[in-house]
Amino acid sequence: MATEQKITYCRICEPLCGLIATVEDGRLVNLRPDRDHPLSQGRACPKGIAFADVQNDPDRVLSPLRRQPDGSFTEVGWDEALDDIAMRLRSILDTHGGASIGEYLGNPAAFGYAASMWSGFFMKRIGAGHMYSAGSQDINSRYVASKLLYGAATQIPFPDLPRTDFLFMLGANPLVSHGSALRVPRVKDDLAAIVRRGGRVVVVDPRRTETAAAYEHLAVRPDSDAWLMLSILHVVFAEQLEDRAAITAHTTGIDTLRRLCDGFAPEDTESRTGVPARTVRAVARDFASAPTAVAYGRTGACLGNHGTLVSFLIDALNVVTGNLDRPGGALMSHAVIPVEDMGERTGAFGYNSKRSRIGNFPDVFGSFPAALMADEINTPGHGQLRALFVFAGNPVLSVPNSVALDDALGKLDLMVSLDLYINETNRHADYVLPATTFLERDDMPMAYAACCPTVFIQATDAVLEPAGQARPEWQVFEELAARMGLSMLATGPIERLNPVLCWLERRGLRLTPQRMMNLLLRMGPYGDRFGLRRRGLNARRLRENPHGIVLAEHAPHGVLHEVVMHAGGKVRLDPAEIVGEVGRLGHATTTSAQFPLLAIGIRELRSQNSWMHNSPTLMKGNRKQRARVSASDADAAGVHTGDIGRVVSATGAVELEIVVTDEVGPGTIAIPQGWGHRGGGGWQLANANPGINVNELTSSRPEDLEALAGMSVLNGVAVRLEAVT
Ligand SMILES: Nc1nc2c(c(=O)[nH]1)N[C@H]1C(S)=C(S)[C@@H](COP(=O)(O)OP(=O)(O)OC[C@H]3O[C@@H](n4cnc5c(=O)[nH]c(N)nc54)[C@H](O)[C@@H]3O)O[C@H]1N2
Ligand SMILES: Nc1nc2c(c(=O)[nH]1)N[C@H]1C(S)=C(S)[C@@H](COP(=O)(O)OP(=O)(O)OC[C@H]3O[C@@H](n4cnc5c(=O)[nH]c(N)nc54)[C@H](O)[C@@H]3O)O[C@H]1N2
Ligand code: SF4
Ligand SMILES: [Mo]
Repeated sequence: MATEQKITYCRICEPLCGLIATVEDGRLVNLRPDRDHPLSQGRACPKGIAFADVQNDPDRVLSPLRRQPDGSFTEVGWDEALDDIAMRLRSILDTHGGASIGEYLGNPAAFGYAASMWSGFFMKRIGAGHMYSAGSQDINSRYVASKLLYGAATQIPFPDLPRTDFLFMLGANPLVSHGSALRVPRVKDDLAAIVRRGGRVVVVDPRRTETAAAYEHLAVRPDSDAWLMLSILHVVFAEQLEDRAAITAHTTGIDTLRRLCDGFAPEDTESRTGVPARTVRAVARDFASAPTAVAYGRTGACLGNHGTLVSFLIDALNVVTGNLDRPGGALMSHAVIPVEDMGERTGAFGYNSKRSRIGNFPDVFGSFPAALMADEINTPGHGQLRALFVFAGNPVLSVPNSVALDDALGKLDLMVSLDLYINETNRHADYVLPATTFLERDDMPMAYAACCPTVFIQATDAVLEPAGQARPEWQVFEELAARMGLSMLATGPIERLNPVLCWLERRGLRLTPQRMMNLLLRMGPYGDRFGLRRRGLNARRLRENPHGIVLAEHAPHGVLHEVVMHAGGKVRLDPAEIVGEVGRLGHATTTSAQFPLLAIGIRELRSQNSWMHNSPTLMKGNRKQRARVSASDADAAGVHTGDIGRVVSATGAVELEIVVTDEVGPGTIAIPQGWGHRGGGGWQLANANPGINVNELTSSRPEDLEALAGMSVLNGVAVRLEAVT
């Protein structure tokens, strides 16, 4: 038997922890943390280790599947599947145009560079009118805030955890999520170290989460962060705690921001936020007077009615207190492989360059709110969505108003999915194509890897051959293009490279995603510039350092003038969009007599959104999905711990077990997301412990989406709780 230990890294969530794979005769035996990884240093979470269950899962899709009229799937060959898909796509394209074709990119797509790029090029080439992603349920509001502040949507400042004295964290639970838009594999140690060196960690959250319980908890009412942040800024300005020098040097529009905060004295907002005015004043003073401080928000800050505004105000607090772009404050994101930079310069990562057919929403990076998909399928007319690729996604569980989407998907002329499983979404697909797992492909980090306090790079080869007939997703798009007689390269950003590419092609060098990333790596800030810079990065150096390379102990600071794309390199504090949002705050009412509670989500340590519930290791111990509610709300509804309660919203109703707890305050109900399994003949263990889908409660009506980024409102959903008799 040939046993090998292969060095790689995890691509389930953002820390990208180092892993060692034990491989025996080509089969994965187990995964363990990599002690020699410079950042994760022997840490990995239960999901990373349990990924071995996914890798070897007997329920995995291992050959192309075609759906039969009775809803079951039968295996077909790749050529047969691709020929048919290409032919049907060509016919839809000829009859209805690219405006009727689309793609939904799920969360795992963000953890590999190849497929998201290649599918993007393909969609661009056919002029696809419907691009969607998990982003509108996750982070698009953050991108739009950055576009408004910095003129660069992909610029996401992140907290300099190793050096800060005061972390003010809104809507994030890194002890469970391991950090998001922030790459710190040892986040638990980093947070502990802040307190150990005399600093503070303040967690703003409606629930006393694992992170809140470990540090200072500021309980806030769901979806009231905009009021809270405006009040903090109000105090900073009223008590003249701002850093005038920083404001003059780095910003424009301060007078407008100051005026916006005028009407939000903490005494006027405490009834909305639930945070006592004196607490708000104390936090504002302490934040502004700390040697260094940083405000940071994640999904709890992004997924309410005012997600873009909240993200904007978080950065505004950093900049007006002199904490943006300095050690211990928020650092500007800094990529080793300048993918984002290329996207900004070529306009691929734009905002509001077009509008959605339904709801008239601005695009974010060319994509529209995924909440609109059902309406786009159902509404006739030019641009009606008829053909949809779902790549690494499960929108029937992850997108609001899932019942509507579940109904609509069956009406598509063509639906193709690339996935590891038959899930709740692709059970409607005409074809489910077997994708490779992250262990079956080479990778280099992109996306949020740029939000790392240490400048670091690691690349990995594939650790395993693709199981069964699985194929790297990018090749599927290339095969389809070839069958449709289209050149992938005659599109978008790479068009400009075309003469070079043609030259390469004439010499027998096909452009592959890997070659493209290597080009970018070598051209990037740490690259070898094709030999011009000695000891610069290239593919060989990465291969010689399989645990990764620390390029600088700290990400750079003092770079605002380089990275801000507004005139003069100055941060804009007065965008009209933000002024408009603050104006709308006055009209917001969320609860009513009919729906007196606000529902929020819970992310669980042993789940990854919807897709790891088939792992026996993670499902051990009789796991159950339970809603958390306060004693007073439980009493009012007549339910007790262990009862099944019914949660009703304007969109739908679900029934699940209730836990009465002081983890949440009166008025809040917290429900884990990612459940509600009934994935056809697919993931059997998941289907056997299905839980309910919380997105049956959330709304997809255009008027209920967040205005600036088209975000789904997944936190702060008005509901009531009833006893089930
Ligand atoms: N109510 C509510 N809804 C939410 C959220 C919430 O907080 N509350 N959170 C939102 C967030 S932050 C996110 S990111 C979304 C996630 O939403 P989605 O991305 O739509 O859903 P996932 O559950 O991540 O499903 C990922 C799918 O990709 C497949 N997969 C895994 N790895 C690979 C791979 O390497 N290749 C391919 N081709 N497929 C793969 C899995 O089998 C699974 O079917 O959910 C959102 N929905
Ligand atoms: N174990 C595990 N890890 C994960 C995932 C997973 O499913 N499981 N998912 C991954 C994904 S896709 C993402 S995007 C990241 C997300 O990373 P995080 O955003 O850190 O993850 P959450 O645990 O959802 O934290 C959001 C917090 O916001 C709180 N919250 C809800 N509403 C509000 C509100 O109105 N205001 C405030 N201030 N807080 C609010 C919630 O109670 C919750 O504690 O995690 C990733 N990591
Ligand atoms: S924290 Fe995320 S990246 Fe690290 S081992 Fe767990 S799942 Fe993988
Ligand atoms: Mo996410």
